[in-house]
Amino acid sequence: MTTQTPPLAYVVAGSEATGGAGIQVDLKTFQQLGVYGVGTLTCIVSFDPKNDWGHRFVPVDPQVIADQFEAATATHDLDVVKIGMLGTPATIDVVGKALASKPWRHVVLDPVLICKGQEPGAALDTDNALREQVLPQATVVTPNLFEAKTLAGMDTIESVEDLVEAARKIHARLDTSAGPRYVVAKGGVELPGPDAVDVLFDGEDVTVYAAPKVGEERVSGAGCTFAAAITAELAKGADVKAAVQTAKDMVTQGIQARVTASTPFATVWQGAFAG
Ligand code: PXL
Repeated sequence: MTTQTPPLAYVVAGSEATGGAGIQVDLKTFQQLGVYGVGTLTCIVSFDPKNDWGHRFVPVDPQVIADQFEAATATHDLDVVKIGMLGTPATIDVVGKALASKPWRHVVLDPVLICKGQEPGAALDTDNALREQVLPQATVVTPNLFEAKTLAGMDTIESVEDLVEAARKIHARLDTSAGPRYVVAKGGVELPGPDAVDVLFDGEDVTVYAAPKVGEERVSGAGCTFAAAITAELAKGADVKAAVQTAKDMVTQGIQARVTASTPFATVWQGAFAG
C-alpha cells in the first residue's frame, strides 16, 4: 500500500454524451496526465443523430450543482479548478457563488459561450453572466477565435497580431489585484496560416506557441482537452507557460491520433499523448 496521494484537479463542466467533449474529455485528460480528477456536472448535452446532430441541452438543477460542489470540496482539498460549459444564467450564478466561497490557486476558465441548441437571446444573457460573474475570478482564460472576438468586443481576428490584441483586451477584464492573470487565445485552424497558433498574455509579455496545423478541419474536444491539460499541469505544480506548452503538445498529438466517428467532427484521442 502506498500513502502518497496523487495531485488532484477539479472540473465543473457539462456532459457531452458521445465522449468527444465536456467532462468526459476533462477527466480523460486529467488521468492521462497523472492527475486524480474530481467532477461536478452542470448540464447534459445529447446530440440528436436524427436532426443533423443538433444539440439537445438539459441544465442540471442549480441546487444539485451546489450539492455536488459541497460534496467535492468537503471530500478533497481542491485548489485548482477548470470551468467548462455552464450554459444558463442560473448555472453561472450558482457556480460563480460557489467559486467565490473558497480560495483557489488557479481557476482555469474555458469560456464556452454558445451551445447550438440555445436561443440567441438566452445565449446573450449567458455571455453577459459569464463575463460578469465568472470571468473576473479566472486566473487563466482560454478563448478560441469566436470566444476571443466576443469577449474582446472585436469584429474580426485575422492575424496573430489581432489575436494578441484580443488577449490584451480580455486581460483588461480580469481581476489582477489578487495576483497574476493569464489569457491564452487560440487561433486554431480558422486563423489563416500554416501553423495552429496560440498566444499567452500575462499582463506584460506575450508568448507565441505554434505547431503545424494537422489538416484544416476542426476537431471536437480540442478546446476541452487544452484547458483540462493546463489545469492538470498546474495541479502538478507547473507554471502557466510550461502548462500551456504541454497542453499544446497533448492536443497536437491527440489530433494526429484523432478518433473518427459518425458525428460531423472527429475527436481528440487523449491517450495518444506520451509526454
Ligand atoms: O466543446 C465545447 C463543449 C463543452 N462542453 C460540452 C459540450 C461542448 C460542445 O458540444 O457539449 C458539454
